[in-house]
Amino acid sequence: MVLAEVPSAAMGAVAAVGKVMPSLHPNQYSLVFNAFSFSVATMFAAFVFFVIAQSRIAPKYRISMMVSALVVGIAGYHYFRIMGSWEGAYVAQGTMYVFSGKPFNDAYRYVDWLLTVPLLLVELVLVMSLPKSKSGSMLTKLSLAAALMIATGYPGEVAAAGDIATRAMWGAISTVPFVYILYVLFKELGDTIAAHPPEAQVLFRNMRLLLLATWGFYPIAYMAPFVGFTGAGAEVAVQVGYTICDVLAKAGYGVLIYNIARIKSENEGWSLDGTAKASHT
Ligand SMILES: *C/C=C(C)/C=C/C=C(C)/C=C/C1=C(C)CCCC1(C)C
Repeated sequence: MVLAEVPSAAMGAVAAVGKVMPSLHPNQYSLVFNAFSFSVATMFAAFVFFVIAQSRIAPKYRISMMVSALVVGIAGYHYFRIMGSWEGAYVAQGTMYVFSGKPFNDAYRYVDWLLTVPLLLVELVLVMSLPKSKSGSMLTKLSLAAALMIATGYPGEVAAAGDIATRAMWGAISTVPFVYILYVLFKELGDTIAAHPPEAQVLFRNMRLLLLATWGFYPIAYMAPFVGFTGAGAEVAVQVGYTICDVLAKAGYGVLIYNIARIKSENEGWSLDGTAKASHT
């Protein structure tokens, strides 16, 4: 008798911890679901592309393509789970989709970022081919800053809906390492970019713009509750927005890295058909 009550008590506790989802119009529900599904497909397709594309670039750049493949592999898995969590959080009732009582799991996103954001920075530093002494310290400080940024953002993200002060405090703390990362990318890596062939320089600049446009969106979405965005519209906008940014910041970014690596390989005398002009690769 006592045992029979355990599951419902446990479920109540879980529901209390998770996020209570706003009711959605079927079109809103489907838009988010389809965005997640699109992301799963894109991440896995990108994974296959990055694995295969490695043979098209010089061996020394292959490690950065392997890291690209890891990033989209991890993200594809998490999007698959996020999509399942979204399905579980809603039930159709009348003409609407309403909260099922099973919380939508936002932690998948943060765990995903914790793994993928440092890896995205690793990709960038690897493809820059800095001297070993410099790349090691650059990787350490960028990865640490990225982990700190995500870890301090999370307590604010999961703070109770009305608790703006907690959200703002953690958001402000998390912005410090974020600004530091941007500073390193724009100031310190600037000189290194200038030493690259002109075609690669254009790609590096595009990549930093892509980075700024996509990474810059995450803190903006995080701030939505500060300016009064709540309810169904806000939920849909944030989920679809994060998804678009993730696809661009992971798969799109990896394609840019591939292009940079290909141009650098050719410039360094490596060629796809094996008739290398020079042998310094
Ligand atoms: C693939 C996922 C990426 C590139 C995620 C990037 C995430 C951020 C740049 C998040 C930044 C945040 C702040 C700067 C402050 C508020 C909390 C965060 C974690 C949303």
